[in-house]
Amino acid sequence: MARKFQQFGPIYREKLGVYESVNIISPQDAATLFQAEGTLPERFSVPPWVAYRDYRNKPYGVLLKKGEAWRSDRLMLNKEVLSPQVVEGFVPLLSEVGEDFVRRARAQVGKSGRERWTADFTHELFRFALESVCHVLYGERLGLLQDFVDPESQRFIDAVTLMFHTTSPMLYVPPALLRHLNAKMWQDHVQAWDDIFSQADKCIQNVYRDLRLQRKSTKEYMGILCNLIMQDKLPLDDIKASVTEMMAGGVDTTSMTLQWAMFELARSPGVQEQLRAEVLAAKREAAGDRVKMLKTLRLLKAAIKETLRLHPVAVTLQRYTTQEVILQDYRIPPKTLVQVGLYAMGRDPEVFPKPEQFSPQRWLAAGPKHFKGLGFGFGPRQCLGRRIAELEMQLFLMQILENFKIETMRAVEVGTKFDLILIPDKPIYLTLRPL
Ligand code: HEM
Ligand code: 2DC
Repeated sequence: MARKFQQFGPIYREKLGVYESVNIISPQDAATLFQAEGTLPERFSVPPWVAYRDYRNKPYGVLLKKGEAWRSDRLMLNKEVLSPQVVEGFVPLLSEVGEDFVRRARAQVGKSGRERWTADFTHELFRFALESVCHVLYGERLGLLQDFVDPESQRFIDAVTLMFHTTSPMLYVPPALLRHLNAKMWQDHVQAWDDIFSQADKCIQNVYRDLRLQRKSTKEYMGILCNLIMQDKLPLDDIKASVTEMMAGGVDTTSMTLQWAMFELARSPGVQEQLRAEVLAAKREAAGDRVKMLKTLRLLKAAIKETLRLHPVAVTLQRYTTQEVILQDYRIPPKTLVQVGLYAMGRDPEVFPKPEQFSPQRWLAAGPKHFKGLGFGFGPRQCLGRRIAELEMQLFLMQILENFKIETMRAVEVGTKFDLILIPDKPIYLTLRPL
């Protein structure tokens, strides 16, 4: 897309398979698009995901619902997942998981006998991410940061990766056709979703049973699922569908972003030291109170934005226009699929001077940031897991920076690959060295 924007300018039309879209790159055009989106925004709905649910007769969650059905579910979910009051309650749950990661990392350092831990952290971070999202969803620990990992949970992680991986080749071929041919790709995709749904269902049933048997203590925070069930405002099937989506959506997204963040910090030791100084000062100031600390960590938050600028999870954001929209000198008719080239925008020198430089500071400097930080999307249809993801990543990086120096072999250049979400095109080796 970056190449096509260079060739054709900031607005171009393309047809991939049966889908036509208008692609845009400038923050101004993104602003115009999102400001016209109305109360029921719709994005491109990934055909194999829809096809699976129709094939197995599974209900849609917020990810795939449309119109008023989407809106009513989404508004209920927002209260338990996104609202500032509840989000603060996630801090102890997510810190606990972060502490376990640090403990595990120290144990690995000990085992190595070399005062450091060097590895490709992909799988460690997948487990960290699933443990984190499940702790807030279910109020329970899975134990994924211990030496013995439940094979069922590992199967869930592998299923999510396989689900993404088998989606991208099917994006532009009608899934009905693949289903008809019973292609291997479709079979693997079905198997992956089957594993995702059955594992999520087990977790949900556990919580439901504990709730019925009054085994849940009402003193502590009981988790998003429990609160949704007790509110009793959404049918259980709808709750289940969206909780399943959140459990699956919480694995590869935050873990890959954290991996990129650590990679960038390892390559910019100066920035890493600045962040560490900020974290340690905040820790002294707040006497270790994580909620207080989070309120002051401006550079750390900017570092996460900067990571998502260079390494967004979603290659584009998409919306169907509902009314005519004028972008520069183009008239876009209603019902047009418009894609904001998020990856291309993040690397456009007209939008971000010296785009190749990892510089969290750019988010704190004066100047317009209007519609530039779009890693989680925008508006009422933005990422439902945004606050969970942000907190989880802030707390993780905070705890890592307090305990370890992050290092990497400088020479290795790592590119980006499209695997439905964007991921590194080769393994990233990182070293954690106790301070
Ligand atoms: C939607 C990014 C983590 C669940 C989205 C969208 C983006 C995104 C770009 C589309 C938004 C739009 O169209 O405006 C990310 C990034 C993450 C992340 C960058 C982490 C670094 C998570 C997590 C969860 C999650 C942890 C689950 C707790 C969802 C769901 C939707 C969504 C359910 C669909 C919402 C709807 O259609 O109403 N995410 N996400 N995401 N995300 Fe995330
Ligand atoms: C993929 O052309 C490329 O957050 C397509 O947590 C356009 C497109 C549409 C929707 C995007 C998708 C892309 C990438 C993955 C996203 C998805 C919306 C939500 C999803 C960005 C850019 C994701 C990863 C969710 C996934 C939840 C799921 C596992 C239940």
